[in-house]
Amino acid sequence: MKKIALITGATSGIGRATAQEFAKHGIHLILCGRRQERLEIIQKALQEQTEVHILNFDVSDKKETLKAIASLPPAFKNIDILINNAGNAHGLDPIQTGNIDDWDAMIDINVKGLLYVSKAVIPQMTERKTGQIINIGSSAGKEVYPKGNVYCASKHAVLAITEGMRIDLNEFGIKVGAINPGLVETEFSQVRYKGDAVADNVYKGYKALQPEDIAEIIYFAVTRPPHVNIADLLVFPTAQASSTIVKKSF
Ligand code: NDP
Ligand code: 8X3
Repeated sequence: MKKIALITGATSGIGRATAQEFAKHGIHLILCGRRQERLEIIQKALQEQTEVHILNFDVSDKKETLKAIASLPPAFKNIDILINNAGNAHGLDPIQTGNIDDWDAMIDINVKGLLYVSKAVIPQMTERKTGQIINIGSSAGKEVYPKGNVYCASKHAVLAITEGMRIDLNEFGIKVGAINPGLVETEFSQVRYKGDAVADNVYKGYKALQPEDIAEIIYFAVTRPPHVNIADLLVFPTAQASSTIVKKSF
């Protein structure tokens, strides 16, 4: 029987590329995001390769999240793979001038949203004593950089939650791990800089990771034999040595 994967943040970047990679291999998909039109376009494209169900909800809305996942039809209820990917940075400001709404968004989406989705998905995994959860952390979850303050905190929290999940779900045979990318060329910087032109320069002068690079690694992680769990993986583009050291050609 084909596995079923639920991917949050499937309308763009790493989540969309993961959906495309999984579809190539016939994994059945539950694709989540807030942009309905994009969800429909992706569903249409991928349903030639696999079964696709779409769910439109904001992960930071507890009620909406629990309701959406509870609404899954029987054929999609037994989720084998959860990819907690939805998230973004909002702003890049020193702590003393940071925007409180940005802080709320990052904590509510990157941390609480990941928890709400997990809360909705985990019970059927513990009941069936099987499953795999991959949380998309970040190099920012391992290293704090200037002006990264709250985004870095949110990704440090993702790593702590990943460890906690792995410990608590160990007795159920559920695999839990984090994949932590460095710079990936997605809509991430458009969101962080709120459409400001500065976002266009973030990936210039070097070859950043592409969303497909991370998607292939995620597929690798979900196709290991039952006794192998990729617990924590840090992935940089070759040009990047740390959060602040990137070799640019200009
Ligand atoms: P994108 O901006 O391209 O994608 C973000 C995705 O998250 C979108 O599909 C968006 O969907 C979804 N999303 C955002 N907010 C919400 C919300 N409130 N409710 C539901 N869905 C939401 O960025 P990336 O693909 O780069 O980011 C994916 C993950 O990777 C994030 O967790 C990010 O922190 C992490 N990451 C990114 C790196 C990078 O350099 N790009 C590096 C390291 C980690 P929609 O707007 O339709 O809701
Ligand atoms: C995204 C990468 O370096 O902007 O997590 O924090 S970075």
